Amino acid sequence: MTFADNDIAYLVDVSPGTGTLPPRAWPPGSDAARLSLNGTWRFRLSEHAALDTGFAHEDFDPSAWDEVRVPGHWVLQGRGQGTHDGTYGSPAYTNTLYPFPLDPPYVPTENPTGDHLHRFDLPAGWPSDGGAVLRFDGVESCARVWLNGTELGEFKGSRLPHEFAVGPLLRPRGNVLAVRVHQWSSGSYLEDQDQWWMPGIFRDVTLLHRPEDAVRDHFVHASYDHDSGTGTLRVDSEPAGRVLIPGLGIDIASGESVTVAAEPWSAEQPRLYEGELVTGGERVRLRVGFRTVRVEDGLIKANGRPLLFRGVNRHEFHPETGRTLDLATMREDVLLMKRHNINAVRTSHYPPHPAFLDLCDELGLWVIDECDLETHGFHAVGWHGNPVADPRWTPALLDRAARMVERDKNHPSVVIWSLGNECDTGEGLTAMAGWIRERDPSRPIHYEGDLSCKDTDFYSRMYADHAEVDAIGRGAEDPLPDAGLDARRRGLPFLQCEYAHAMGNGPGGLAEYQALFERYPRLQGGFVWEWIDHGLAHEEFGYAYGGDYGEELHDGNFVCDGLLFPDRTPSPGLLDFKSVIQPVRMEGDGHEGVVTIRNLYDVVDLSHLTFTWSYEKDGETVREGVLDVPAVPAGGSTEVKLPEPPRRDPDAATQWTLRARLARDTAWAARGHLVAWAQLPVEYGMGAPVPGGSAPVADGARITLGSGTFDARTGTLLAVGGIPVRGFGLDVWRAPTDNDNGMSWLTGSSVAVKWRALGLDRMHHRVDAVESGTDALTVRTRVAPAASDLALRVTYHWISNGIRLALRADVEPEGVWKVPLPRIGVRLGLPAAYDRTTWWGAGPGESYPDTGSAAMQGIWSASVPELQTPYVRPQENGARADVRWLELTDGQRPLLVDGGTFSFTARPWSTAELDAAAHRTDLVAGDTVWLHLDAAHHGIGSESCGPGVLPDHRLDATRPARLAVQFSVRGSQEPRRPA
Ligand code: IPT
Repeated sequence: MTFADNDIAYLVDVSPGTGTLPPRAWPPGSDAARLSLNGTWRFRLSEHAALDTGFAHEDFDPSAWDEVRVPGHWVLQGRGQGTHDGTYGSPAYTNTLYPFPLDPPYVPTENPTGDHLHRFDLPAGWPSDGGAVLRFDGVESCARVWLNGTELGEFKGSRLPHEFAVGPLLRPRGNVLAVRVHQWSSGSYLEDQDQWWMPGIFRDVTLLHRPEDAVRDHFVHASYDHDSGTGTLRVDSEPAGRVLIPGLGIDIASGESVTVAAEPWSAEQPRLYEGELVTGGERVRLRVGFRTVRVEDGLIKANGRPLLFRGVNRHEFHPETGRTLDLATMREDVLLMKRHNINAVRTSHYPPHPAFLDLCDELGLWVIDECDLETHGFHAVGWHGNPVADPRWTPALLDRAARMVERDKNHPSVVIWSLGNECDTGEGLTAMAGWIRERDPSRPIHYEGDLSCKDTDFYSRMYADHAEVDAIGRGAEDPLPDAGLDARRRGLPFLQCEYAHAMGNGPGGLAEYQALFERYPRLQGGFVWEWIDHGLAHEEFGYAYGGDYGEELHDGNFVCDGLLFPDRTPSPGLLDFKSVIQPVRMEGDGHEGVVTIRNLYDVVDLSHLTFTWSYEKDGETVREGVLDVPAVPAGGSTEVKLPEPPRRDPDAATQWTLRARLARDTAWAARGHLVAWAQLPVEYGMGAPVPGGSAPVADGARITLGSGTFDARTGTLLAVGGIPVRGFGLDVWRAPTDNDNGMSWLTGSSVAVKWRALGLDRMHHRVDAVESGTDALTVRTRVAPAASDLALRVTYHWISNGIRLALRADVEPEGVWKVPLPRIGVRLGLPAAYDRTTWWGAGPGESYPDTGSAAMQGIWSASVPELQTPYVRPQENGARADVRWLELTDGQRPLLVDGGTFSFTARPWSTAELDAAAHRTDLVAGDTVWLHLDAAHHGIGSESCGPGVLPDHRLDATRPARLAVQFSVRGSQEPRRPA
């Protein structure tokens, strides 16, 4: 068999397919009968595509075949208990590389092909009149379809709907649907998105009754005039029918326009009017949201108001079922977004399951609907042969554009069409944009990959650093070579369609981006990359990423770069993002007790929120109450006076905590849900007094200084208050984060590559002196990597009063340090029983210099396991910052650490073990709790794909550093703070 053989020529034909119906709108409901064909189907997997078609004959007996679930990806199923067991091959992850040779439109002979068979009866009462349509909502990547032995056609366009007319072929009982699905086809060249390659019928299959005079297609035009407060509705329909919106008293013919007083739709107030389109044969549900989106005066506005997108990029993903999502999961995504102050989503990089957009209409999110198109891997060959630049592919591109626009055109939430992602430039894109503008002039067009922006209404960039975004905000970006295009682009609104790469620990630098977005009107926000980690549930690894299935080419854990962990637990990055984008900002001076409250919503006033204050002393709330805040309009602000504080106490640390919560239940969160907060410090308070008085006592191999025991030869701390300590000493190493590793897989360089080359993970500690004074022990050391003359001179000064043991560690750099340090602090190993912590500081989650916007000053408790942030690929995590005191306990003899302000991490494994681990399951708790007390950390940044750590957050190694802490062990009955 060759491709020339008719039988598989369709595979590599660049045309979108044959036999399907023209695309049409997908309504949120209809009274026409429907039958879901989802369920268990017979299945046979072959290694190549050139197969006989005998299985499609009605009398074929598939009883020897296996079974798979539809919808589903066969690579995630198996003969076992429904999880991936390799029975049907494996998923494969590449970011941009095509996993097959680039020779468009040809595909490999090894082309996993899944034959699917499903027998079904029509349900009792299935109408005998009219026709029927067989609908596929998503099949990857190419399907050929037969019903009752008759071939219907074949199609490509994996995340797009395809329908066939099947009426005459149906019979009441014993229908046989045969679907041959090929993993690779010419369509694969257009679907090189950064995700797992996972073939299968992964979205619903449905049989739809189409009565005589059923709605063939309909287009809801519902605009809003913010000057008059009216909505104008026209529903075009084929065939014609009546449009009924009872709530607005609308009863008009299709094609007719009506203007009525109505409430507008927005993501903040997603007002939908329920109605129906009634034709001779069908009643189709309408959910009308009146809104007008326009790019004018260089801004994208909805209903006359400029928007600020607080967005995320969402791939469809579930750790067990891949891109097959049930309704509950889709709803959970929208609820999680709403609850984290997110107001926009880019459907990267393909139209989502249609039900997701219904949820966006209902719960309120601005949507950039993106076409199923990416040809990124042609980058590897200098874009030679790029389909979007080759007119032979234009019909396929236009087909994709049409399938997206026609399906999704009636969603008020969809405010922008996006042509696709990372295809470089080409005439195919221009053709798509032209077709879309013609068909739907009501929505602006986005595409990032063409810097000239000639086909688009936005200047869009991805991963532009803060300085570039700032320049764009000022209108001072570098010019385009073409003066005309440059002038045009300068007049366009700006979006960061991807930024703040949420891979592993991070992203850092979010707050700085948000400050820019809020400063310059032209910057209309951005979309974090990305919503969820695509880690696949894996028995051995916990969650699998690229390479875990033995792929020939893969991009490792670059597929785990989301704000949610694979199981949809919010990561610290999502909590930070929620704080950074909070739509209400409360700033002021705690001393003066005045706070400015700014309404950063685009539409609503503040009357839906209840504000409270609390006054805290040394971390404990001493008084709280309700703050009266007027209904400040969107974009407005007000000044509010805080109550008189109970009683000034300059020795105590005092602060205000202000909170804004939902005043009423909403569709996405209950009354009381926290939307925004701020803390305003009043007095910093006094640190713990520094003790002294005890004299060092040498006793053979040991020196005792008050409550501390030291090794007489090395000066190393061996015990404090009787609690054994191991491995004490300066530590500058951290298990590199994905952002520390940067894009070294591509560029060969990153801060972590430099750290490792220098040897910060294998420092040598030389003891130069152990000096016993009258009331102090001083240990002088030189800490340095092998083969280098760079060093850190570390002097440990110890004093004690018999109960408290105080350490001052002074670190002086030696030599010309060109790299920042990962951290500066001391490390000590405690018995594993010390596995509960309570601290006064930032919490409850982690914070690093440029992350942790979600962390509040307070008193927090967590077990050592709870302190670990379970990044899919283990890495530095879990630091708690701005700590005033920390208590670790075994339940008997708590160890208190206080003194200065420090950051701590406590882990049941060492940094070396964390560094060596590739998956969560590699980490096994040992007999030691490793406690790090740090004076400083290097920031996190987002260099895994984007800018590194901003200068303010670098841990400069050229400056001296100091850590001051005190240790004390108290009986469980004694008070925590010393008098
Ligand atoms: C960018 C892609 O658009 C996105 O799909 C994803 O791969 C992201 O990067 C990184 O996770 S493209 C990159 C070259 C900036």
